Amino acid sequence: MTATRYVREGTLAVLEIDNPPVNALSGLVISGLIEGFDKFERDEDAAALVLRCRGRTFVAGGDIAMFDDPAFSPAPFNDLLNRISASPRRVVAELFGTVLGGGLELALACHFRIACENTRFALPEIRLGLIPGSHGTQRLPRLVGLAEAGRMISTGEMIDTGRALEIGLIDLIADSADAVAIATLSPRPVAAQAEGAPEVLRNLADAAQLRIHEPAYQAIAETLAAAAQLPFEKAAEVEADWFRRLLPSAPARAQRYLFFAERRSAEVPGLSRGAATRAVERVGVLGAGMMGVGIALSFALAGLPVTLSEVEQSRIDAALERIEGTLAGMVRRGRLSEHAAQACRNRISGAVGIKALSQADLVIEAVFEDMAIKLDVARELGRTCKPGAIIATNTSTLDVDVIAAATGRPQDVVGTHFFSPAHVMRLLEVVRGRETAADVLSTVLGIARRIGKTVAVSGVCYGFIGNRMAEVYMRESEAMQLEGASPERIDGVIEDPAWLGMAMGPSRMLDMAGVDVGARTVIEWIASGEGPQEPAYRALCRRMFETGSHGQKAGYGYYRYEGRKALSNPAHAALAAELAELHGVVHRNDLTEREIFERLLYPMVNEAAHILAEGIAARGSDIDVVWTAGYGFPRWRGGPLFMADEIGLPEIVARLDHYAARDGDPHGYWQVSPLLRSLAAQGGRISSWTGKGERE
Ligand code: T1G
Repeated sequence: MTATRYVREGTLAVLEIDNPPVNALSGLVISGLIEGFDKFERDEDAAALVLRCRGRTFVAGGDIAMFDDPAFSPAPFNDLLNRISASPRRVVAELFGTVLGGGLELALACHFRIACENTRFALPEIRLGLIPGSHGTQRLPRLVGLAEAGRMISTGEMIDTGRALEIGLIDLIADSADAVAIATLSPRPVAAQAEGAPEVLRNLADAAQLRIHEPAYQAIAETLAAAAQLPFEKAAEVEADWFRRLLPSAPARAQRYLFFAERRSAEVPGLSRGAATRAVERVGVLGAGMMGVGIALSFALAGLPVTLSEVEQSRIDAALERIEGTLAGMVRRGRLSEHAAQACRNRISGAVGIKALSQADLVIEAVFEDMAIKLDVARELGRTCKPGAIIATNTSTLDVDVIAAATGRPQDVVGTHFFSPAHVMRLLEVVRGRETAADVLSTVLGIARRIGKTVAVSGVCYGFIGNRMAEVYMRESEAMQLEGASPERIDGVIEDPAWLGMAMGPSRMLDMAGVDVGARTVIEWIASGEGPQEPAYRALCRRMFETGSHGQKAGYGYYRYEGRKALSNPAHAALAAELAELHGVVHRNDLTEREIFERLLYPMVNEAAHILAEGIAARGSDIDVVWTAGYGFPRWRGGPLFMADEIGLPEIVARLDHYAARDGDPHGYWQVSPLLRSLAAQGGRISSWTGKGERE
């Protein structure tokens, strides 16, 4: 299969790329482009050259799969771009779809860029821990100025055709380039050096300082400064040097790993990509609380009609009001056009009673997280939903198999753990019950992608993947609070990018989510006999639950709040001391930052190894997808397992053994998973482990 083709269309030469699915710049494509341009240079009576792509989009970037190859270099492609740019005959890019990264850089080297409506443009390399490596940091600012280029390169965000025309990124909006258009277009001036106010460079330098652990931001600051101060050739060397340094860096490797991990996580071993699915035209959501409203919005924003059902009209009215407020906010913030908001409103209807969902193809119950209530609802849904309808239970920890059995049609049931706010959070944990039918699972995975979710498939266990690991993370956070460390010190260590860089530490996260929400499930778990039975287990959150210390919404929890401002909470410190006394926990003054970091991360890695060994998660990278998409684990770390591999599994096992030996391990919390120990012994990596025991 040739990935490129050189043909003549009258006086125009056409160099066509055909490399499905997104015309990525593979080695084959690049060599084909070089050969094609050689032909154009020999083809002297061709008036101009058109660069065109077949398929669904113009080039969507360099082939990310190539970047781990030590032999990879953008130099051959970059040399071609310089030849295109220097060509005495016109070279025109015909743009459509998503013109990204190296694809936009290819277009920037051309003399003209013609795009059809609905084309989108970006230099998203920063999302891979990189910078544009094919003169994008030089050609873009010289064409559109430093401010616009700096914004595009440092956010990686897409702009649409209208904006691209407005800033001069493209020359014409048309479906294709014809000889007349090409002949009449007047060359757009490209500055010798980028213009733009010096404060743009200062802002980029400040941003780089703030994100010192992500070197790509320093690279953006320095390459754009070069674009403003150096001749092109010299400035291009600054870009090349940075690109070469960033490619093997841990943040870049971590984000390349996540790019593919997030696409792999939707694949279920044993379930082929083309597996049968059930048609879903209408969605029903039972329960119009915050979660139900978010779930309804997720589907309606993606174009699916939704019926929101509640037990009384007043709750429906309140929910529709909340939906209106959310949509208005999205329009106000420019996240949604008024037209799209209106279309979304029109897709959502409210109805009293579960019968209103009897014709839905997919029903998601988002009632209160209480097993007794869920079982009543499950029984009623089992009777009410039409044959073949899928019943999804939105739960964060409850046993999906028990709920499925109560419906009387367990093959139609699946767990869908949305993260709040459901229309914002990207992660959706899809919980496969023991009897969940294959077509139910493949349908829900397809629907999840349609509503823009990043999925991870979990088996049934307490807390599934994310919350089960979060439980050990919270356990150690509270244990250290009983030993005398404050919530702010513990959160501060884990939020510090020098240690990990979590968006939010454990106590801050619990206060925001509501201490009562988490505490209730822990109390139920302990009461069920499944959870730890030691009296001190999560004693803090249980007492806080009883005393109404429920976090931000109560004005106090682990922290004291003035509005949203979290302050040290003396009452909490007193409670911790009282419970330490009660449970005989020895106060410690020697708790180091290293110990805080290790006791929060390493037990999570160990729990992940149990989750993998039990088959709850199919692959290590699925677990990293859960934590980076749903829990604020920094993407430039790749996730807890990628980070564990970077630290080294032998070190992690040694430290787990150390804490077990130092503190004794009466409850087995520090028992190293046999899988983790064997991977450490074999020099294996847990992030690339799959159920088959092979590297992916
Ligand atoms: N390289 C390799 N594979 C890619 C790819 C890429 N750039 N982009 C997509 N794919 C694969 C993806 O893995 C999936 O494969 C299939 O295409 C469909 O993707 C030198 C160095 C284009 C908006 O960062 O943003 O250029 O799972 O499921 O939702 O300066 O893909 O089917 O086997 O995401 O419709 C810069 C990344 C690279 C763009 C389409 N470019 N891609 O979204 O489909 S760095 C990017 C995307 C660079 C230069 C630098 C999206 C998309 P499979 P998909 P989608």
